[in-house]
Amino acid sequence: MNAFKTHSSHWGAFSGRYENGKLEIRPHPGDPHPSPLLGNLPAIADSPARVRRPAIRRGWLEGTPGHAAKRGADDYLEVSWPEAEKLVAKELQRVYGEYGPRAVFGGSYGWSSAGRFHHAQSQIHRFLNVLGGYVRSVNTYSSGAAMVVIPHVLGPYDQFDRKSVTWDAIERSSELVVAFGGMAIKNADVHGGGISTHVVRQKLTGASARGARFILVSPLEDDFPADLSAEWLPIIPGTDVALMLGLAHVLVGEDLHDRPFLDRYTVGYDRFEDYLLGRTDGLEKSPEWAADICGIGVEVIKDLARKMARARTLITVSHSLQRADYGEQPVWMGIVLAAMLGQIGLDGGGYSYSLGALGNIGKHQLAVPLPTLNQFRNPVTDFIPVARIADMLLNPGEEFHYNGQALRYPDIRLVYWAGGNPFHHHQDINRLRSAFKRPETIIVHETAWTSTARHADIVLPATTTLERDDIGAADRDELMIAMKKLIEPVGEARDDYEIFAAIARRLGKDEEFTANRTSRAWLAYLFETTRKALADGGHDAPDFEAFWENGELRLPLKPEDGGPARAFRHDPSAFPLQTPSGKIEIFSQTIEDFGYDDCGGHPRWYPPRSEADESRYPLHLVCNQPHQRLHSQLDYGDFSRSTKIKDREPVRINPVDAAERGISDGDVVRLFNARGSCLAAARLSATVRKGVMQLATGAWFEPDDPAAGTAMCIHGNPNILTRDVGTSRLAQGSTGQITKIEVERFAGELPPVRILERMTFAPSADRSGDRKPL
Ligand SMILES: Nc1nc2c(c(=O)[nH]1)N[C@H]1C(S)=C(S)[C@@H](COP(=O)(O)OP(=O)(O)OC[C@H]3O[C@@H](n4cnc5c(=O)[nH]c(N)nc54)[C@H](O)[C@@H]3O)O[C@H]1N2
Ligand SMILES: Nc1nc2c(c(=O)[nH]1)N[C@H]1C(S)=C(S)[C@@H](COP(=O)(O)OP(=O)(O)OC[C@H]3O[C@@H](n4cnc5c(=O)[nH]c(N)nc54)[C@H](O)[C@@H]3O)O[C@H]1N2
Ligand SMILES: [Mo]
Repeated sequence: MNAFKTHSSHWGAFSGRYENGKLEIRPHPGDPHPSPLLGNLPAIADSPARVRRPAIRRGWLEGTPGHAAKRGADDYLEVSWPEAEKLVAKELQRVYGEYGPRAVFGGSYGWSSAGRFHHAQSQIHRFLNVLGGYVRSVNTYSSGAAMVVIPHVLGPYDQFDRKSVTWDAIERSSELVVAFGGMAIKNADVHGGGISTHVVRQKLTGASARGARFILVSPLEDDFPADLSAEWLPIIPGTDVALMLGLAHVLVGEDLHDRPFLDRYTVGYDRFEDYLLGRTDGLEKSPEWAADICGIGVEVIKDLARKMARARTLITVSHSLQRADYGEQPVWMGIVLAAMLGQIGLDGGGYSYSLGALGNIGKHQLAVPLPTLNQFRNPVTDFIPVARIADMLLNPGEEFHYNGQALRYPDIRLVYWAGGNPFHHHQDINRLRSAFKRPETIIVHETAWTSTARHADIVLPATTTLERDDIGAADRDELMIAMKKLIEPVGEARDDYEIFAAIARRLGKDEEFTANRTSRAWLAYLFETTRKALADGGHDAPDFEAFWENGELRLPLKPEDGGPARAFRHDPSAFPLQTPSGKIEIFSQTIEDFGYDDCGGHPRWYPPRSEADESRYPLHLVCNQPHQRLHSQLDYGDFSRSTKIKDREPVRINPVDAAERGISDGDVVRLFNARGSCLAAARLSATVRKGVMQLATGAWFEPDDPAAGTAMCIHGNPNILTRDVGTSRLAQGSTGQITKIEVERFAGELPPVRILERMTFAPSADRSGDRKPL
């Protein structure tokens, strides 16, 4: 009998045992609410979707003229590892030699897997820096707008607001929590790097039992745990700023705003108030004005504003609100509303961005640093805001604007991706398909034949964490976990580290890349950062072998002190914010001076572009995070598959909208707009506001006709429908959360979904050996 061994994932710590060809998973015994996503893991061991051998796209290998146009619709040939290594090394040498590092895109965005050493992003960036650098990407799909606007208004992202409000404070002191975008419990299943205890449900229940009330502002009723009976305000997607302005208007009109707080801790309130009351544009942002836009009643708005002013109130704004047109505005306006209530820095009151979106936000911070792989320095200064990938590939040399800078897109010849899935995460997949036909070469390391792998020229099989040893640890999580290898590598899969080391060896750079350490030596070496800090702090500090033997290590936490917000409230001159004024910037002269017409010096209402552009498509589609997997990861897993209907991703529709279109529960439907279409299976549900549909992200994109210019996804990936435009010229964040569509019953013959099945390969016998020159 094999013993259970400790391991970890982005969705929880667990232990596993592989026996008689089956992988058994047990959640960590200390986790009060283990995630159902653990149910996706066993399929890793034997899924036909795994990449088993290195594979090369035929057109690229044969150097056929115009071959790049066949990406996504070409054959693959399997090759040996030495052959694949040689091809990659030669191609890197050619591109770096002819064009330099500015022609290599290594942004490689994506969550890959938990584990501090075998972290694909760290590995690829270290590798490309050893070769001379690469064009990088900045910010995230999660938080593209907030990461740029918050530093102007509150100070460094991840400092002020995210370090100030804890679940303990909410449980202890909050009386009213107004959650814009909700706190969907499905989202707190996950935290990047790992999460050993899922506490959000407990904490919310505790606060509720003490008498705290919750307001859920969202088009979906299940964005808050049902048993906590939050009051649901079913808002029209993309209109939260109007609602917030309406609330602010009531506060001013009824003299419920905190003038002394605004005077002492903020700058620019008067400029904002001029806008709010219509002194600058002749339009009062009254509750009547707001109600027309956001679909929430006038009396409801007035009543809520009064309640907010009377209670210890916490305002939370989810990531999702800012992953939309003008996404900077709700983040900023939420801060302004909280400042008007004057409760920032009070226990359980004020403002928190993205609380509940990830399971460790709101927990206490760790008192010791975590092991981190040195990625070296990247000498290339060119970068893109992460969601501008298709723009960059389609428009080399063209100008774009970002956070006060006018920049140019670099001319990319080679794209190298490890640990991410752009054909999952990026908007307007038909446009992305065209963009992916531009580079000369695309190299991807993948664990499975995702649609990104199917658009690459060279696909190298990577192990999953289950096939290697690593250290699991994450921000604000108390447990460091020995992630012990549970299964042998599937097929010929290799760790990303081994892949890069072998290529580096062929390029004479292996010493630099590996520092002559084996993987195991690296783990012990990286562990030392934390061990030393533990010892210095007088904590129990076992050596690596003792930690490994024990399977886990409990790390010390910092005491809760209300964070930077409390300190600022106590003494704003001793603990100023890291903004130009040292205060909360209700008006930002910096942003005003950028002169953008899509993001001015204070928050304001900009009607969503999609409303104007897409009036032909009457329904809002919410494209949110899936409850049954992490993004596209393990879409082939049992739990994810158990939620599919007729092999399609479920899409929720309000029964009234369904009836108007003759759609019944379980019908396969076609969702469409000007950009494309996809099939999905209808689920009728009154938990979705009328006029809104909901299709989670993450079903692997499968085109009906891979060679067609505009493809339909037969599986249910919403990014075939979303728009590929930045939030504004300030942040250029992703706007993938909402789009406009129409839907109809699908009457045609149902094409089978094949993307989760085994890949077929062209016979490789006819090949002549080396690649022909391009
Ligand atoms: N429409 C719309 N689109 C969205 C969003 C939305 O709300 N709406 N949300 C956005 C957000 S917030 C995010 S964060 C992104 C997520 O986008 P991604 O992070 O790109 O999505 P994942 O599915 O996590 O992709 C990770 C990939 O890494 C692979 N992988 C896992 N472990 C390893 C490893 O060890 N080595 C290698 N080489 N590969 C590995 C997995 O197989 C998987 O294909 O999606 C964004 N896209
Ligand atoms: N199970 C699971 N959990 C995850 C992830 C996952 O893939 N699976 N991904 C993780 C990642 S990378 C991230 S960044 C976070 C993302 O965190 P979020 O971006 O906050 O998560 P979403 O589920 O995309 O959106 C949350 C809810 O916002 C609501 N919403 C959408 N548009 C609007 C709007 O205009 N107004 C209002 N008021 N509400 C709106 C939707 O109903 C949606 O369910 O989640 C993390 N957690
Ligand atoms: Mo994210």
